Amino acid sequence: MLYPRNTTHRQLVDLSGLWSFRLDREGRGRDLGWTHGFEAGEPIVVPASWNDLVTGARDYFGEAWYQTRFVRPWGWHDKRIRIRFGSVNYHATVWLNGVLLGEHEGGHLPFEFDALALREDHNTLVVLVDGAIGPNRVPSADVRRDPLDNFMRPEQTPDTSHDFFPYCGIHRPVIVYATAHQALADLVVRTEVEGDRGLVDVRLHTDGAPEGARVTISGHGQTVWREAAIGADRAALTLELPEARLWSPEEPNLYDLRIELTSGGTVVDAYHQAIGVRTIAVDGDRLLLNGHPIHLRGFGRHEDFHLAGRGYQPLTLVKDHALMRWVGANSYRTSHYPYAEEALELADQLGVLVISETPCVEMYFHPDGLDERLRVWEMQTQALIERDRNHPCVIMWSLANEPHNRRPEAEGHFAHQFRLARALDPTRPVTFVSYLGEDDVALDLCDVIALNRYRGWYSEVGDIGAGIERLSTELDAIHARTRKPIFIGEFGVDTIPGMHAEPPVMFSEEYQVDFLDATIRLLDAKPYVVGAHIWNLCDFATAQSITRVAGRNYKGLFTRERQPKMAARRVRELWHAPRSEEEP
Ligand code: BDP
Repeated sequence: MLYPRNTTHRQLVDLSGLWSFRLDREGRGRDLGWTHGFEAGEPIVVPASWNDLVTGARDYFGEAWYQTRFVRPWGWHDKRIRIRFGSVNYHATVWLNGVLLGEHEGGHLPFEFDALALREDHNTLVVLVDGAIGPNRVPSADVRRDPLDNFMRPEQTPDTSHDFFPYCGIHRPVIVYATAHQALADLVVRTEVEGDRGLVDVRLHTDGAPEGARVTISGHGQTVWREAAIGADRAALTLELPEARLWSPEEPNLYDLRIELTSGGTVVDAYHQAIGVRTIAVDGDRLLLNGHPIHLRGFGRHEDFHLAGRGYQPLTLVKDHALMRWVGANSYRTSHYPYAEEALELADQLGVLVISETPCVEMYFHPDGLDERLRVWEMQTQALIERDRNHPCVIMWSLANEPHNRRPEAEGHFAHQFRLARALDPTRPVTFVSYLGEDDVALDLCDVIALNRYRGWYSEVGDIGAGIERLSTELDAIHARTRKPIFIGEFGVDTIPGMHAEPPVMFSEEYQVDFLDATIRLLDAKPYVVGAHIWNLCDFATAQSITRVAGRNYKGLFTRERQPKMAARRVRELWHAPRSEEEP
């Protein structure tokens, strides 16, 4: 599904803004006819989570109704019109003027419907959002804590198995857009580099049987184009850039890819996409970008902010990138779900390397309800790759975070997901982030071994030295056996801003300084470690539990308000120091 853009042949209207909202604690909305529109709603913002906006709804994870009104823009009478949602958490049912358009399950990924029943004037769009959490949703909550699945978190409210607040609502923009009936439906761009030449392989999928495609790539003083006939709604062509300027964090060179579809000699659709020419590969225990080893420095993050909850916020997006740049990060993981498409567009422009992750957090393989969880997970993997595969910033897929991979059958389920990901995108390494390490039955399927490690926090509690020693031995052993690159997906400690202690104790700012300093130095010295991400860029909201002061995870290097903790300057020094392979 293409990201909606205004072009010479496409037009969009963003429905973000104030909508009308009603909680439906008794589930009576359908019987009361709210599918056609409802009265007496209270104002809500789209996009945003309802939990921190609506009085009394912080811990409400049930059904709620959203409504807005709009007119059909001038000139759209003979167009194909769709309504696209960037993300609704967790389940959405959508009606336009009382006509059911469709449903979608799972947050963090886009979906769209043809706007059947659209009128010229007075359109009422109604969305029923079901934010229910449960054992067979992905990610899950209220799980059965079978010892084999090794759920380790203490009791928490709400009882999610994962460690971030299960915000719900319409989380990303709702866009109404128009195209011709003959239009581009999908686009896959892959790049290769041969000497100085960049090869750009473009595959198109169309609707409505247009006849021809003209593809133009321009930028950096070059313009190349090719034409192809479209057969059976598809076309494939390769363009060559004789002296390609490659995309990298140091030089995020982008080209403009423009596609025009023709029919009967006229252009019927035009779409454009920024592309980057680059390669990414695993070679032995190294990770290579454009043939050169790269080392990932950065963060696990969350889409999380005051009041907005998990709602898309251009403000935090820009600020978080400014913080990452200031501290010297070159990468992040979209822990623990796909981030807004706007984030990836920005990362393309700024040269930030992204590991894109599915919403599959703490998957467990207890047979109860497993088929349902596997179905959703597979759908999410597919939708993620189809959404993000044209972004040069995305360098690796993460299929899951901390799955409970002790049961032997987990390996088969992971093998299936790896096959799916590699078939959809043979150009990027695939991994998942494990906490079980050597005990993980699916570890060997990964192209890059990704581990979360909290030695000196959850283990070797309060003893950084012992944690470092154990981490070192463990990593050497895993590397000796697998001979693959190792990436540390998370390491960090809860740190209450303003809490100080000498000698350092857990939760103090000094402890975070010492922990991050020692861990970064250790990992930097291991040649097979291809990167490490601090957990987390910022403090974030989570469930209430005895280990989460005021419902916050305090492992941020920055506070939730985006102010630095003491360790930020130390990390900045470490990350600005040249690594040995980077020295002239
Ligand atoms: C890891 C999880 C992450 C948590 C973190 C923590 O991947 O989601 O927030 O631990 O406990 O296990 O802080």
